[in-house]
Amino acid sequence: MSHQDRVYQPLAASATIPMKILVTGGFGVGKTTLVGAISEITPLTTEAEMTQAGAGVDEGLELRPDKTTTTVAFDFGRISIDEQIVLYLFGAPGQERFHALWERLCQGAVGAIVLVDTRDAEGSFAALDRVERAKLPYLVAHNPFGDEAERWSLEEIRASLDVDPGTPLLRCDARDPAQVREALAALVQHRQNLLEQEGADE
Ligand SMILES: Nc1nc2c(ncn2[C@@H]2O[C@H](COP(=O)(O)OP(=O)(O)O)[C@@H](O)[C@H]2O)c(=O)[nH]1
Ligand SMILES: [Mg+2]
Repeated sequence: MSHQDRVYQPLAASATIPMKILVTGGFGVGKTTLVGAISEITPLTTEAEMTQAGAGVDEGLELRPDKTTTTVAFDFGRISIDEQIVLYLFGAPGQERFHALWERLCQGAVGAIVLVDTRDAEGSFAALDRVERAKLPYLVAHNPFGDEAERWSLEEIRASLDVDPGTPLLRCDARDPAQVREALAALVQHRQNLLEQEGADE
């Protein structure tokens, strides 16, 4: 799908249930890639050239010497997940210094995907902490770089990040639209399950 095709893709009249979803995680974990892989509209992204100013500030920079841009604000995209539900995706950096932005993006959000790169698991701690504190329904998605999927089982990742047994954890190549779609559908389902549980508890 070229960007040109996406610009004119109208929202179906049946898409009456909009949901705001955050895509978060550490630096370079694949947030911009994920939103770009699936968005029906040309994703809005606010990449800025990284300068030396980012060195020592952007955690994980050593791992990605070829990464020359970073998202300074947020990514935005849209994806219709079924006939009715349309997801508005907001890719938000997890780094502590983007706190004010994150708080604002959080408003009205109904769920989050926390992306994890196992080469830099700590890079996602801040994002995990934020979704927990915001009490957002979320799932954890391992975006495997290189052979990381062979190196780490999902159980090992769950244990090392101390992810609650009730929180879905799956693998999701951020570049693959089918996998991204599956992850988003799983998140919508997870939220639905939580709502039903709450209803049953009352
Ligand atoms: N090998 C591999 N590279 C990826 C994957 N996801 C993203 N990338 C690359 O990793 C770099 C950082 O991704 P980006 O989406 O900019 O990260 P962000 O900082 O979280 O927005 C980009 O060059 C992507 O092309 C993946 O699943 N596998
Ligand atoms: Mg980005």
